[in-house]
Amino acid sequence: MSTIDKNLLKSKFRGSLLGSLLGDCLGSPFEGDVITPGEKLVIQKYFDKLETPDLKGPKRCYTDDTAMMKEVAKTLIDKPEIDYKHMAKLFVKEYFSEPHRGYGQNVVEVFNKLRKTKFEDIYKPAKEQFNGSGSFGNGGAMRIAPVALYFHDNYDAMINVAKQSTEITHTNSLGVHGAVLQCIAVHQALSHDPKTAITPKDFCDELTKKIKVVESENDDGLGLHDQNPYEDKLNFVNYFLGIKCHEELDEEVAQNLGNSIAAYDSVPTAIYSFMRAVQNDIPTVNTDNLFRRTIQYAITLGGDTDTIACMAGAMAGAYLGEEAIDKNMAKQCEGYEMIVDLADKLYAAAVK
Ligand code: F2R
Ligand code: MG
Ligand code: MG
Repeated sequence: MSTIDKNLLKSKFRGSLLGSLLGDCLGSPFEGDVITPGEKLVIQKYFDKLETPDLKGPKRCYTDDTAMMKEVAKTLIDKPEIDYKHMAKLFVKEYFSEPHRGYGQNVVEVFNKLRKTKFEDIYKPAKEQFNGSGSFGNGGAMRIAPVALYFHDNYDAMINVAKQSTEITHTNSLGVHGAVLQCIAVHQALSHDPKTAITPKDFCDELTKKIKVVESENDDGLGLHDQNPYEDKLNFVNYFLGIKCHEELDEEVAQNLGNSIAAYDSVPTAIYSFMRAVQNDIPTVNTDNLFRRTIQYAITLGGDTDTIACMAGAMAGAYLGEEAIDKNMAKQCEGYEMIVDLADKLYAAAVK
């Protein structure tokens, strides 16, 4: 990774954070929808229109995905030593300044407790969620891209920071490992030369090897429950990638990989969307632009569309760089300039 050209790396930082933003802003109007063939046409027209130069009208708003992602980035920019209390404070401050960004129902309890206890133990409120089992929502994964970028040349530190920053709000192993898997996927995408095609099977096999190591830390040796859920899901991703893409397959993918608010049912789906888009044409998504194809396809899988598109967009942007993202489309998104500025500051903090 250290041999990567600096201008390209800077473009990839911008690409990944913008990918997150665009996935979130453009996916959120469809959150919770079951996408019919008719709606896929609507989505195609919606994306075509977004490429129009100087399109007038209100901007597409970002949601909790971007609101929290930008606070993760700010934490990394603000201090050379990662300060998790500072991160927790930024999350809480952001939530209470704009609570109507569509946050997960239960994570709000964590913010309230953190504030009430004056951040005395920043990990305690999250541990208490769901009668002590912790949240398995995708809230950790949706905001993790800045960690993958910042630690582009330090894999072990990246894994550690991905875990600790997620545990401020999510302590269930499915929530934490989902965030780690998303982080590894962005990190891997970042290391690929955008001029060279990614081989989806190789990409997935590499991810599987890495997540196996992470999941093995949970192994109690008793064999009582599925110890490698993400490894198993990635095998499913590979299986679906081996089938020729057709419209009916989307429903099967949504059912088997999932498209819900749970990390387990959305992070693998985001990886699949990115892999499917770089692999070949998708019949229901009419564009040659790989970045657009990734987020448009992720949205057509329905369910938690803002978050799945946000996570897939972070991977596609990290691979392709800023140049792959249509400027007209990007400018339609609230916070476009702010995210470019944040990506540049993150790059300056990460690359000395
Ligand atoms: N909240 C939403 N979408 C709802 C609709 C929004 C609407 N469009 C609007 O604007 O109002 N989206 C956002 O939430 C997801 C991230 O959630 P996060 O941060 O993980 O939150 P939380 O509350 O921890 O978990 C979410 C839900 O998952 C279920 N759950 C989690 N752990 C559980 C457990 N151990 N046992 C049972 N259920 C568990 C709960 O239903 C939680 O409320 C993103 O999609 C973001 O976009
Ligand atoms: Mg959201
Ligand atoms: Mg969502």
